[in-house]
Amino acid sequence: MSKPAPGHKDATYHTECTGQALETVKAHSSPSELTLFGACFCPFVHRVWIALEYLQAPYQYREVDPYKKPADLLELNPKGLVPALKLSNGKGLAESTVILEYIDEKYGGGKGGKSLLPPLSDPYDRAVYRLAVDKVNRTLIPSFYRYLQAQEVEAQLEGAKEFTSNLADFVRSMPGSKGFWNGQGLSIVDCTVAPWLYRATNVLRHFRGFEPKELLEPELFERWESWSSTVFEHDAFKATTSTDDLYLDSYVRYSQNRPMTSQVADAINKGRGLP
Ligand SMILES: N[C@@H](CCC(=O)N[C@@H](CS)C(=O)NCC(=O)O)C(=O)O
Repeated sequence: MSKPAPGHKDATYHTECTGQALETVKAHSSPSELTLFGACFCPFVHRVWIALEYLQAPYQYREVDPYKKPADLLELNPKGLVPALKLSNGKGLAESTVILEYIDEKYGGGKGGKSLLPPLSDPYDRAVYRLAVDKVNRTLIPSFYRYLQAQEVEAQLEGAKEFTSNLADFVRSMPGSKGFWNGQGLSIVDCTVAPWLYRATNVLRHFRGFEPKELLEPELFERWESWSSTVFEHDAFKATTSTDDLYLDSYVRYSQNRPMTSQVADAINKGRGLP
C-alpha cells in the first residue's frame, strides 16, 4: 500500500525527525554534557532544542516515544513527558520553561555573549520576559489546542476567534517594532511561542484553514510577518525543524480529537491548563 498523503486521516505520528532537524540529530548523536530526551513532533521539545542550538550548548539528542514512556525517560521525569534533560551528574530536569531558564543560566552569556533573557543586573526586565512567557503558556498555547481539537463547525469558528484574538494580543504586545519579539535578538519569549506559531502556519492552516492574513488587522499582520519571517528563518529554528509532512501527520490525532491522544489533549478536553 502507498504511504498516505501528509495529514491524511490514517497518518500516524512520526518517531524520527526529517529535513534539517534530522541533520542536527545526526550531528548530535554522541554522548555529551547534556542529553535532550525529545520527540520529533513535540513543540515543548522544540522550544528547548532551539535554545540549545542558539547558545551552542553541548548536548546529545535522544529520540524517545513519550507515549510509550521508556524506563530511562521515567527516571528523569516521573510524568513521562518530553522534553527531559539529563545533566552530566545523571540528574534530570523537566518542564520546558524551567529547562529554558536553566540552559540560559548555564550557557547563556557565553560564546558571542548570546542570552535568552536580559542580564541578571536587570531583574525587572527579566521579570517582564517571564511574564510574557507565562501569558502565552496560559492563553495562546491552550487556545491553539482548543482550536485544533474542536470538532463541530461552531466550536471551530469559536476556536479560530479565540486563537486569533490571543495571537493579536501577543503581536500587539511585542516591545520591538520589527523582527524578534524584543526587536533585537532571539529571546526566551520567541523560543517559547515559535513552535506553536510555526505549527499554526502548517498544522492549523491544513486542518482548520487558518490564514493570519484574513484574520489579523493589516498593521498586526505586518508585525506578524516581520516576526515570523525573522524567527522561522533563524538558523537555530531551521536546524531544529522537520519538514511539514511530519507535523501534518503527527497532528491528525489532535485534529480528530481522538481519545487517548495525549496528556495535553486530555487537559484541554477537561478544561484544565497544560500538563
Ligand atoms: N509542561 C510540559 C509539557 C510537555 C508535554 O506535554 N510533552 C508531550 C509531547 S509534545 C508529552 O510528553 N506527552 C506524553 C503524554 O501525553 O503522555 C513541558 O512544558 O515540558
